[in-house]
Amino acid sequence: MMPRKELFCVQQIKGFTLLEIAIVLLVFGLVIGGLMGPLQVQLESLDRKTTVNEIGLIKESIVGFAIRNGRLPCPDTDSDGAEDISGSACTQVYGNVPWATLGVGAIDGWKRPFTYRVDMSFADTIDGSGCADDDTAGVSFEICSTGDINVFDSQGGNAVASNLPAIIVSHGKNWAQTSGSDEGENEDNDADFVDKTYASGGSNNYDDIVDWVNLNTLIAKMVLAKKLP
Ligand SMILES: [Ca+2]
Ligand SMILES: [Ca+2]
Ligand SMILES: [Ca+2]
Ligand SMILES: [Ca+2]
Repeated sequence: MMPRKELFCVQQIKGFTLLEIAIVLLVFGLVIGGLMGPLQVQLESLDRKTTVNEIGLIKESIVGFAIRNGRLPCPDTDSDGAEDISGSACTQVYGNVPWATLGVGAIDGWKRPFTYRVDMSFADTIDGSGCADDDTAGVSFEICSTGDINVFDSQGGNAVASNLPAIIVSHGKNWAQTSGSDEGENEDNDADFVDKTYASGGSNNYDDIVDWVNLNTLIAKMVLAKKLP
């Protein structure tokens, strides 16, 4: 049998060891907890960069598609990646980026599809018209054509860009879990969109990433490719 004095020492050591473990765990938890916030911010920032790059590739591919086909691609409305066109018109002007048709990535930094809206008159197979003496056969739009898509700095706010032929939206990390009116404007299937600075927290938080096909750039590239006069 162990002497009383030694038994007391062992119990004391055991007790201190458990206490030390508890303190270490507490400190470890605090450190991990303190690191998680900044880590999540950095991860989101990385995902946003990936998404911005992907949208850049989508924009380039849309212009390339226009040079090859004389029109902009229709949206993908049945989630197979292929554009949906029926007869001379797009099935819908609002849907997902037709990633398979364009040969680009299907998903944003949060593994969700990109929203895509196009002006029907740029994507149908009906030749553009309305310009004096320069209506071109086999091209859906003309030098004088304008799109119906508009971008504002908030819902009902100041114009950021107007008369666009096509727009691409990543709904960001929060995607559809949005309650703010500005993000709501990017989800209501109409021709108005909001592009503004990232705003976290609050009732009108905004993490969407929005970019569009610039009308002047599109026309300039069509002219350079000798698709438009
Ligand atoms: Ca499709
Ligand atoms: Ca057309
Ligand atoms: Ca969002
Ligand atoms: Ca809208």
